[in-house]
Amino acid sequence: MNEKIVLIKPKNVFVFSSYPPLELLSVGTVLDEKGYDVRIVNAAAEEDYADTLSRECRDALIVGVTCLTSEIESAIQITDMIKRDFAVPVVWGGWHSTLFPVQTCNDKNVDFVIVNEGDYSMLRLVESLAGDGPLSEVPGLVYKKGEKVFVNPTSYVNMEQLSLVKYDLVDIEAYSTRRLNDRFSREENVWLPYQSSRGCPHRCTFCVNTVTNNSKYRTKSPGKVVEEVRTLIARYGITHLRIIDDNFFVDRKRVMEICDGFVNNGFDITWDAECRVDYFRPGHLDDELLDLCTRSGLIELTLGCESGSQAVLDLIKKDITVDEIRNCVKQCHEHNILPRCSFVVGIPGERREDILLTARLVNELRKVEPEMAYGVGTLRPYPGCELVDDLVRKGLFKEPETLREWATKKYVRHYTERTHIQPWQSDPGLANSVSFYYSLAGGVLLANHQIESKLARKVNSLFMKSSRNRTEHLFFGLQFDRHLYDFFHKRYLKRLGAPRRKEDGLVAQCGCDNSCQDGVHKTVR
Ligand code: B12
Ligand code: SF4
Repeated sequence: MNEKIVLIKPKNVFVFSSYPPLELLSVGTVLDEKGYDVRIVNAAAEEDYADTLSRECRDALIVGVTCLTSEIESAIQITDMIKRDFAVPVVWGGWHSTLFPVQTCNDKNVDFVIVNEGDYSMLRLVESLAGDGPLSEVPGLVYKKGEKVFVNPTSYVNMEQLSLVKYDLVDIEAYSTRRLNDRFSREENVWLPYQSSRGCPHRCTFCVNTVTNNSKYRTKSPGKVVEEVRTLIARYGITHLRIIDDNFFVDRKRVMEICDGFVNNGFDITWDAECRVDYFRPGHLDDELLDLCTRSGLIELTLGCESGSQAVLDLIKKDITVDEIRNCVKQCHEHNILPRCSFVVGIPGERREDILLTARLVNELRKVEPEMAYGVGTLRPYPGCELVDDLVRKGLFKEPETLREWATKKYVRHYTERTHIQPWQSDPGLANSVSFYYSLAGGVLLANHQIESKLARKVNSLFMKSSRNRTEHLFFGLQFDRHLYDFFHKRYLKRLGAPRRKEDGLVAQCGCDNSCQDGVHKTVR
């Protein structure tokens, strides 16, 4: 058949992406299996992506664009370019268009939107356009007929039926050998992101999962996970597995069986995942399971701690306690698991004292685990979530009315600037300083192991040390070092384009793509 389908990952505002585009690889795998010629263009990793796009889109059957809210400017530019030069249908998918399907589809250059999971829906759309079945039967499809926009109901993919992602639909080695800002990448490692489950049953008011039909937890069986990981080791030579699940540890029995499988099959890998701090309790992530996890290779956990203030934790319905955060970091320390703790300040309703409680908690935790990685971000308002809808109701945040308004400077800044002053912050100056100095001290902005040049490593260490001192004493006056650091940091970020340019003195870019302050996920952004 060999009909060509082009899938595009837009550029990130700051730097090039260090992750392979897993969302496009997932959609592409199903199409590839059906015999389509799938081309993935990652504008976030290719400097000359415009030429590649022109070449690939010329004779494409359909073009798919993925889009996070932070990628919107580039996604629109790319879509406009394609529509200007070629008469090809364009479909948008991914988190942003899932949050705003009708608004996105109303754009003059977007023909279709696929809401939620696109693995099979994209295939069904392509088949429908070829005359096989009506558009109204494509799950999650949003389409226009004249002035009207129609939204089809979505359905969940059966994860057990999904094939292992074909990572080599892109030049996977260019990604898998890059170093991220993580413990595992302090040594030479070959890593891949891997998804074993989707969705999360919790109710945090800042999390997009609570609004995108993603609260239902869906999994691959332990047997399937173990077999897929065996293939990743054999086919791609991975030494580290990055589990990117929304919530890997929901089901204790499932985690046990997966870890047992890794141990019994003698897999020689390390792995990391995200975890809730309240799972560290008897009968869930207890000593028995933690032992098994570490025997099977667990070395690092990303933890959404969010705040040192119980009042704020309650406000955002995180359903955890400050003591649970303390217990979790202690347990990680005892089991030799590196905690990557993610905090946030600048939450509506948070008081100055709450910000200071967060700062003090970080100071306390890093005494328990001196190697702990941590970042403090300021809240980024992702509309659709309860917390942000409340800001909208109070007139403190205005949602854009069109897709294109999202790409205006005002909104782009909301989602890309490290420390953004917002009208709902009780003490913007303190929130801003805490966010900056803690993220620098916590090593999530730029870690030494990412820097090749000895001199630059020394300079980075000095900045980290001085931030550590500042944060220890909660002293945020005379911020001259901040300007110097910004200059130093930018100098590196500018050079992060091409993969592994050793002559630039940096082995790879940070895992958080630098557009986040916390550098870790499932935190308030
Ligand atoms: C790994 C990850 C990262 C990686 C790389 C992400 C990437 N590929 O760009 C890193 C660490 C770099 C990262 C960074 C950021 N991330 Co992130 N990340 C994730 C995470 C944990 C997994 C993404 C993934 O690979 N999923 C697996 C794939 C298979 O699922 P999927 O992406 O949902 O794709 C499916 C559907 O959405 C759909 N689909 C997607 N694209 C398309 C395209 C077409 C054409 C079609 C038809 C369908 C379709 O089909 C796919 C298969 O079913 C998600 C949370 C999550 N569990 O998804 C957050 C998540 C995507 N990140 C998020 C955010 C906010 C960020 C940052 C902005 C953080 C920050 N504050 O700086 C940055 C921005 C990065 C950027 N590129 O601009 C949010 C996005 C919210 C939003 N409204 O956009 C998420 C959802 C986390 C959350 N719950 O808040 N991230
Ligand atoms: S923040 Fe984490 S625990 Fe809360 S709903 Fe989102 S994924 Fe689940």
